[in-house]
Amino acid sequence: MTVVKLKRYDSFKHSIKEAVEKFKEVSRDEKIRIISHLDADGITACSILIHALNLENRRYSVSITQQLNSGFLSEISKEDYNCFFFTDIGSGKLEDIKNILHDKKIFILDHHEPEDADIKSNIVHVNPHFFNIDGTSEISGAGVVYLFAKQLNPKNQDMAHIAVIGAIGDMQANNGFSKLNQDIVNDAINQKKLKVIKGLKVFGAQTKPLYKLLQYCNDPCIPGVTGSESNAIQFLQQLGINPKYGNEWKKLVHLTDEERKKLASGIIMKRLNEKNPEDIFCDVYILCNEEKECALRDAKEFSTLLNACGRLGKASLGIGACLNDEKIKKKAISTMQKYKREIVKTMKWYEQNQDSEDIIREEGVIIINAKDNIRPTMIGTLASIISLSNEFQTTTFILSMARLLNGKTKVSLRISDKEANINLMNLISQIVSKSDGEAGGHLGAAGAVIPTESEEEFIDIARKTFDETIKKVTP
Ligand SMILES: [Mn+2]
Repeated sequence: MTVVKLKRYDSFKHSIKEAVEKFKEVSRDEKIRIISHLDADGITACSILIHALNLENRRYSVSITQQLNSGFLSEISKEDYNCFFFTDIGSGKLEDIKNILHDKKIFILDHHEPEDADIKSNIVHVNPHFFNIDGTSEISGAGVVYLFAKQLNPKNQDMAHIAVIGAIGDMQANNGFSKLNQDIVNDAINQKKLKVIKGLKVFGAQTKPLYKLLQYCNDPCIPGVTGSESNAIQFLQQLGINPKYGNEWKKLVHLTDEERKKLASGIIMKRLNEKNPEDIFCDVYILCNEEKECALRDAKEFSTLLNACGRLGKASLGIGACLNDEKIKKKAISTMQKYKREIVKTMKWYEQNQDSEDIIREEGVIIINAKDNIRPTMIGTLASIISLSNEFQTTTFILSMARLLNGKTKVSLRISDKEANINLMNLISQIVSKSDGEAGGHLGAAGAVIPTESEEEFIDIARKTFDETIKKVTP
């Protein structure tokens, strides 16, 4: 068993070695075009590549995109570049890349499920799936780029912590990491950039007031505390923990060891009726060189910040933060605060328009067509937030739409029941194939871009498709 395992990791690493050799053949005069995915993993992936190219004294330019479609590929094919890098994106669009960029030198460093395609020798494609390594849990796009960069020059190990942030952004940390990611964590620890501590499974230890963090804590849920501000404050007082710290609200990082223990046992006591009352701890990844109480110190908060930058069209700030530019880091933090306000605005629009014709609510489906009322970059977040609320009795699809500027409409699809075993990516592809547009995404979160003029047709077909799907899964 172990022998087989070792073999596939070795083969994967060998494919990286080969890719690096191929890259070394690219002339130094060649300016390189980088295209990366617009999420925390994509932003960290391209930052690691940029760092590596800087070390090599190579010239490059970067684009960050939500989706690869034929239009985008045609556009970049006309630019004056011969060498393209696709990071955390590309594996799902092999056929298009092959056809549209047929006369270019292509490097794809990705971990998404590869499209079945006969690729030609001008494409160097590194992907863990080819070696039976699970790209959804074992390594992220940033991880693949990191291994490439490390092979190119061991100095790039000083970016290991950035690859860890990418993996966390793609939710690959589940009570620790599996093999390949864990190796990268070890590199980051050896570089003195990262330390791993046991901590409460909550979000915002460095930055949020403690009572707020308890109030919004839903994994783990704290019965009688989660959801209520006053209960959260009272809970702390009952434990003998002053919720305030001078004039300010106390944060989790302010607690003494003694208080930390009190809080942990207090939470467990509240959870005695839950399945695993003590399941409240997890590994917390601390970026040791970042200031205490800063949004960049906890790797999870850092990855959230990168997602925020991406969604607000400020991916370059995220890249600057990954490359450790102090000025840009500050800008990125204020961008995230703006993002939080954007979420509040989006949710407010959703609450206030429940009865409007823009929101269709039926058994098993919510369809939101926000048109120009919310940012197209926010509709995925909107659908995700709705899908996570506990309001659903039966499996429900959440489809959200908003208009882009170019006569297109962006669509996001989520599902309320993650266990329902329905492949959203397949589902949306099915809908798009009957109307118009391009689909993309994953098993549990998918999206599409469709012509705005065919919104109605799309919604009609979507309703029918959801209906049929639900009938199939519920006997
Ligand atoms: Mn990714």
